[in-house]
Amino acid sequence: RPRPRREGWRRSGRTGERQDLSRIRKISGANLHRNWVLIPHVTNHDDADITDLEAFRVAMNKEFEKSGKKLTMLAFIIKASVRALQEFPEFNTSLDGDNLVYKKYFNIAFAADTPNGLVVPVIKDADKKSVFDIAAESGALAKKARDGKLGPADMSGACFTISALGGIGGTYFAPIVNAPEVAILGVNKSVMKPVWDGKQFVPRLTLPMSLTADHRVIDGALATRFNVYLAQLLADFRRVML
Ligand code: CAO
Repeated sequence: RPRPRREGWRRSGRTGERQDLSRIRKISGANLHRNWVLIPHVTNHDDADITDLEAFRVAMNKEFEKSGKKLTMLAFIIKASVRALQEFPEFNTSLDGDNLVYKKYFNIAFAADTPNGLVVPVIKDADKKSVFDIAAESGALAKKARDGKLGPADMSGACFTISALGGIGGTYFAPIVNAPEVAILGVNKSVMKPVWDGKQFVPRLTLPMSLTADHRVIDGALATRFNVYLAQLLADFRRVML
């Protein structure tokens, strides 16, 4: 008796079924493969103490509750990353043959998980936007991504990418650089950890960070400095203004 066929499923049998890859998966798969093969990746991990930042975020969200505005941790991480890119301009470059092209603008992409696969919308000129603006724009772009309505203009021109898995979990991972960018930051779920303050262990909310860089452009020492600086910014967000 013929079995009902689901859309996208081509052949079925006792041992398995064959399904067409989605259009997004075909495109992102080819890009991921090219980047994985062509770029010598190195991933450096660090932790950021976001205890005070999370308390500030929660307090601000309460204060602005009636306005409909909402601050997300991703928006703070995007803003802090822009400051770190300004401090370490090598991370805001592209390799062009034997030349390194330094960019003077700060377009930050973020990976968005959708039912059809991974897409990477871009917040343009994030240096000129407030954390509230970035939160609203990333929320709108994430919704557009899930609805399958992102256009090419929404996904092009990025300088640096953030892959935020904090809403899901995980500890650390090794994201793949999205060429022609030279680095990508991954973050996982923040957890309370006991931290020694010199006298005693104190509970601190800790964000695991995974920075993958193109080793042709960025050495391990520089990547570690970037992580240390980014962690300082997130630990005391006032530093972003300095
Ligand atoms: N630690 C702990 N909790 C976190 C967190 C973190 N680092 N980041 C976010 N959360 C929490 C939020 O507080 C929120 O909880 P509440 O609903 O209780 O407020 C929840 O997780 C969801 O957060 P959010 O709606 O703000 O979403 P987000 O900003 O974390 O992420 C987006 C948005 C689009 C980046 C995300 O939905 C997504 O698609 N992530 C997957 C990215 C991905 O697939 N990367 C892999 C690429 S490589 O294969």
